[in-house]
Amino acid sequence: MTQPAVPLVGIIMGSDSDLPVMKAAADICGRFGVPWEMRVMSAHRTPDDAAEYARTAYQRGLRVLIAGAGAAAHLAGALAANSPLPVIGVPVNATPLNGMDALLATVQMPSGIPVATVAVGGGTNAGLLAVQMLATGRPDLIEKLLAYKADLASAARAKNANMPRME
Ligand code: RP5
Repeated sequence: MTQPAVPLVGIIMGSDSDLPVMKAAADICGRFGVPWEMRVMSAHRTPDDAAEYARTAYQRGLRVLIAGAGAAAHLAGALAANSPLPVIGVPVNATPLNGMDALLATVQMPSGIPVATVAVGGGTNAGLLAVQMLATGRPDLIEKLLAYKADLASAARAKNANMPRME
């Protein structure tokens, strides 16, 4: 029987309401064959769980953490405070402030505790950034990333076919 792969990327979110954004990060990891795990953990509602997860993530084999949260989004920072792993922050639009609250809370980290913050709702880029971090020591992932970029370029060039032309 084959063993399930040890997750390399931990995808954490403050609430299950963040899932539509964070699922995009998991989809990207899966596309590149990078094993991931997903958890709901909150810097405010379950702070001890979040701190414990961050403290033990490296020993469990995880190599990158992605944290998504909305409102006063302190989850990514709380994980970064407790882990030597790189943490990617995803601000989620969850309040009448349209994600600006989560963006500022996630990106404005004090010196010494970095969080690599992507755009509001940027689950896809968070997944890609995690894969790119892992790829620094993985030539197989570099090859897949080059192919991904080539596909992006082809799709962008193909849009020219639908541009209006002067009669
Ligand atoms: C944050 O509050 C969560 O990350 C979520 O974006 C937001 C709302 O959470 P719920 O009230 O939907 O559980 O902590």
